[in-house]
Formats: sequence, structure tokens, C-alpha cells
Amino acid sequence: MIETTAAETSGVVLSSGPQADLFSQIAGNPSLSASLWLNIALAGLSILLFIYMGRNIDDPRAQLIFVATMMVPLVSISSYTGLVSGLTVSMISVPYPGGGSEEVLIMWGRYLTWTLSTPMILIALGLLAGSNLTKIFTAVVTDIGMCITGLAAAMTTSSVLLRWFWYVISCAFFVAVLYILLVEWPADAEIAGTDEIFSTLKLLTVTLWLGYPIFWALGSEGLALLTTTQTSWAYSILDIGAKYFFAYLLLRWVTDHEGVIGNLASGSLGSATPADD
Ligand code: RET
Repeated sequence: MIETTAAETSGVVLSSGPQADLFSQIAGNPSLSASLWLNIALAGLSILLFIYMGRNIDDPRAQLIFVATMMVPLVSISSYTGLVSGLTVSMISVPYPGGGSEEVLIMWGRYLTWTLSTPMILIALGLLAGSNLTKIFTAVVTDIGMCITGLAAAMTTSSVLLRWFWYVISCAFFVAVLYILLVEWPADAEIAGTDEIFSTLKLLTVTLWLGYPIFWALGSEGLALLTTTQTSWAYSILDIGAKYFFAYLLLRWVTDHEGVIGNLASGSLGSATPADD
């Protein structure tokens, strides 16, 4: 028998099954939905704005920064589309430290897509700082380690201890990323002559990125002091700053200072050479 649902008559064709149930659960919670749709809208606007801002960039290193930065809203719009559609979320029985467990909606797609978006942010920052390839590689692989083990933490249901052990492993990877951001790249950026913009972006990045593990611990994946909707809003707001605002500041600077980036490239990707070297 073919049933006609409200969604079908309104133009959204729904099938039945677990994914459709998750879709309905999200769509039926206006605040949760808004936390996701807001990011889809902002990612879309950012993509259009950034294409416009980058239209005249000629220098290859500046273009590379531009491409890496453009990927951030592109991954984000895909990520949030996965979440609203019910594709990358699941009901998971989360064990809590106090004992007992609860069936909660886990947005695991976030951790998966951070694996693609956060390396782009780091590549852009590393290129801006005039970093060498070794440091960029190290930042990227430790960051991917952080995201994948964060995904493992969110998805482990067998043991509360192992769930938090994954969390600790993820934090250890994060420490390596923070070290490069706070110690290695500021020194490179000073030599490269990009230290002013680098220190602004470093401060923004480090402050906002620290919010993610904090909200993971407080949210429905961790101690459940926050509801799923509150956790989702926390990540969505952090994302707005860490992705679109970050990318806007970076691209605005790159378009205004293409020459500085161009001089950096006169060495190679491997060296942080002074602008007039
Ligand atoms: C998790 C939980 C486990 C411990 C740590 C985490 C860190 C996540 C971070 C995410 C940053 C995401 C950004 C996304 C933009 O697209 C995985 C939450 C350390 C730092 C900036």
C-alpha cells in the first residue's frame, strides 16, 4: 500500500526506515534543526563570498591557501547536509561514568567530516606561516588522528572506560596540534613576515578549538550535562567562528597581501624564507 505522508505532499519524499525516522526526529525538533540549517546557510553564503573574493588571486601559494580555505565551507555544507538528512547520525546507547546508559542521538558525521575540514584549516595556516612540509604533515596527521579517535570515542558503547580512553588518545593528538600552532608556526611566521595575521588567526583557532573537547565532555557524548540540542548548538556556534569567520579573515588578508605570500613562495614550500630573501 502506498501512503501519502505530509512530507510527500509538501514536496519532500520520505521513505520509511531508520534513516527516515532519524530525519523526522531532527526535523521535529525546531531548535536542533535550526542549529544545522544555520550552518548550511552560512556555508553556502561563505562559498559564494569566497569565490568572489578569490577571483583575482594569481600567485600559486596564495591560490593554494585559497583552495584549502574554500574546502572548509564546502566540507561543512556536505557535513551538515549529512546531519539534517539523518544519514550521518545514529541512536546510540551511551554509557555514562556514573553507571547506566542512555539511548541518545549522536551526530557522528561531525567527527568524520572534521577529518576533512580541520586539515584544510591547518594547511592554510601552515602555508601562511611559511612552514616547512614536515611541520604541515605533522600537524595534518596528528589532527586526523584526533578526529578519528574522537569518532571512536563517540561510537564506543561497550565500555565507559574505553570510551574515555579514546577521548584521552584524541586529546593527546590535539596537544601535538596545539604545540605546532602555539610554538612552531609563530616562530616561522615571524621569519616569514606574516606574524601579525598569523597571531590573530592562531588566537581565534586555539580558543575555539579548545571548546570542542570541552563541549564533548559536557555534552550528550560525554557526561550528558547538556542535551543533544544544546551540544549541537555549541558545536554549530564554534563552527561559525572556527570555519567561516576564520576563513573570511584569512582570505581577506591573502587577497590584500598576495605579494607577501608570493615572496614566501620564492623559496619552496619547504622553507620559511624572509620576504626579501
Ligand atoms: C573531540 C573529542 C575528543 C577529544 C578532542 C576533540 C577535539 C575536537 C576538535 C575539533 C575541531 C573541529 C573544527 C571543525 C571545523 O570544521 C573530537 C571533540 C580533542 C578540536 C575546528
